[in-house]
Amino acid sequence: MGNSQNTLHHFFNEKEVKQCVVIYNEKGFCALVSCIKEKLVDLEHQTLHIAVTGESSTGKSALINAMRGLRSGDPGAAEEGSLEQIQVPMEYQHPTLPSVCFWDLPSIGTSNLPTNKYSELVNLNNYDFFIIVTGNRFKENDGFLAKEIGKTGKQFYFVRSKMDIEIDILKKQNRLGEREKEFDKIRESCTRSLENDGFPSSKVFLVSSYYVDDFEFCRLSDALKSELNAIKKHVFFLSLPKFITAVIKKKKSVLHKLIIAAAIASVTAYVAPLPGPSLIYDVCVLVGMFVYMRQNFGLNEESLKGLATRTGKPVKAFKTKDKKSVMSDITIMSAATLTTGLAAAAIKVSDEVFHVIPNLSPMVGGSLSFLSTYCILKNVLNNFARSAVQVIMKAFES
Ligand SMILES: Nc1nc2c(ncn2[C@@H]2O[C@H](COP(=O)(O)OP(=O)(O)OP(=O)(O)O)[C@@H](O)[C@H]2O)c(=O)[nH]1
Ligand SMILES: [Mg+2]
Repeated sequence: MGNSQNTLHHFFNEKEVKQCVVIYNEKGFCALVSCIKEKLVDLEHQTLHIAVTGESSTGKSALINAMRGLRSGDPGAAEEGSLEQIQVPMEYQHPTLPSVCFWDLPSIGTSNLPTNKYSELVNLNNYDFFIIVTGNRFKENDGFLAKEIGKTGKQFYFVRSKMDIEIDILKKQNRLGEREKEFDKIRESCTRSLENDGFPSSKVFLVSSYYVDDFEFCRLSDALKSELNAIKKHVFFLSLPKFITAVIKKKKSVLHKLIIAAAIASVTAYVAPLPGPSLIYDVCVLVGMFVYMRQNFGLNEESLKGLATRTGKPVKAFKTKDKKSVMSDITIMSAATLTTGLAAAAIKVSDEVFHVIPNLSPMVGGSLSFLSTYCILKNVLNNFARSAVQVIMKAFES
């Protein structure tokens, strides 16, 4: 359902995540940033998944048919006025905009999909953009949908359908001359309700799916066409932290194995003491690993300078103020302090470590050297990983 099955992080699939890890490992930050930028340029070929949602019988399926230039009953058209509710989202490709895919969502507020379970069962996160359809007045469920979509960070259009019925009513009341005034009232009512729900600049369209040349159907189609790239960019940037975190996570898992090896090395020094105090050996392992990891993540001064030149931003833009996530340097003294200071914390993580490498337990026997080295390096690894995500995000900040 939705694009989550095809792409892991909206516009990136698992294969691309792996490719980006290789690029980052082999060529560093700049190459990774260029690779992501290439994807941004290529966005017009990426599919935008638009979910059409709303209460039952509001005209969702009829709207999708109209947007695809189809009538009810045409081959491939969505079923309109069905007595049976659809239970699963139905996918419909746009005929002339190959990068647009509509999803006819099950209706909200039915016995199968009560309002409180709707977001979870339909999984709004799977879609890139939304059209909320109401066939009458603005309802509580419409406000609920707007808020749930708002939580995903995505955007929506609000469509008031079946406007031809309003014309019929005006004709019967002999008030056809008041058409524009009545339409303004309907538009204002929808806009005000959305404003009250926290969406002051929502786009509202009054349409009839059966009279596409009348009302605001053309305005809706044109808005979608002209805003398509901007919507895609919005979704792209929304998905970026998740994608970058996935890339960094893969890199982190490789480095995690290395820090276990480094911690084992410090055990060796403990079991067969090297000349000199073992603390000095521990500190050398720590500093060596620190420098290696910083370079491997591309967080060393030289690499940050390269990124600054490439992006036209000052180096300091990539050094966040968050002390937890950026470590500018480490000295042998501070490593020594950490070694002693984190010793107690190291004992706490012993279970976790022995779980990863069960055969180590009898050999180490709770050695402070192994646990403290592991604990410090894992801490450093987490901090570097967090910093790397922030640095890449900074590269894309305008
Ligand atoms: N007059 C008029 N009728 C419409 C319009 N859009 C939909 N309808 C009618 O409204 C009824 C419901 O339309 P659907 O498109 O099936 O509505 P839906 O929201 O998909 O309904 P469910 O999926 O069953 O919840 C059908 O009988 C349609 O013929 C419209 O613009 N004008
Ligand atoms: Mg339907």
